[in-house]
Amino acid sequence: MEHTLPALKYAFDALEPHIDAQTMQIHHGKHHQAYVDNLNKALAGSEGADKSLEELMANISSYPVAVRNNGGGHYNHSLFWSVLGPNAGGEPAGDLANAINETFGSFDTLKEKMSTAGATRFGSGWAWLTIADGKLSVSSSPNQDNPLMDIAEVKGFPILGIDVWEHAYYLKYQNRRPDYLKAIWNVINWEAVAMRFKAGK
Ligand code: MN3
Repeated sequence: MEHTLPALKYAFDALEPHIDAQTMQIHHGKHHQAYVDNLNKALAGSEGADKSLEELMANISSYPVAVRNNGGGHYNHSLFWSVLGPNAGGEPAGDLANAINETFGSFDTLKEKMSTAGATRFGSGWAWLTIADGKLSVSSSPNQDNPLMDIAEVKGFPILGIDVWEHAYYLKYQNRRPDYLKAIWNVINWEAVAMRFKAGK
């Protein structure tokens, strides 16, 4: 199967002022597009070309590193765009809110743990909220790895991922990753995260 770049469901400037339009344009149109193109190249003519992205992730240790990096990049960014949105932010509700309170004590504690996971990830990577063994778990991963991968430290179904690569924030926030991690809560679409939570349960 040919992998393709999913269209954004909102305008490039829809996440302003928290994430600027130019960052979104380059991030989606250049970075994510490059992961898709390089994944297709890496898979061309191989057994992995017939696999879904999820199947590749589950068995990623048996594929070349280009599939791990670009397949992860494609999956992670597709997830990322889907859990961001305009007129978002606020707090989760319903079953997801209950699970967060049960596991972390409060929504504020979850935000703190996610922000710390992202801020302390050395170099490039992601912060994750994952359903692992039926429970919510916060972790981070290097590069374009994710919790679906068989090599992940915390394995499970990711319901929220925050990109902490410099390309995600450098134009607006420069070296201030913690400021980006503070602002991003204003554009998290908790309804989308709750749908993933339901799907992953
Ligand atoms: Mn990115």
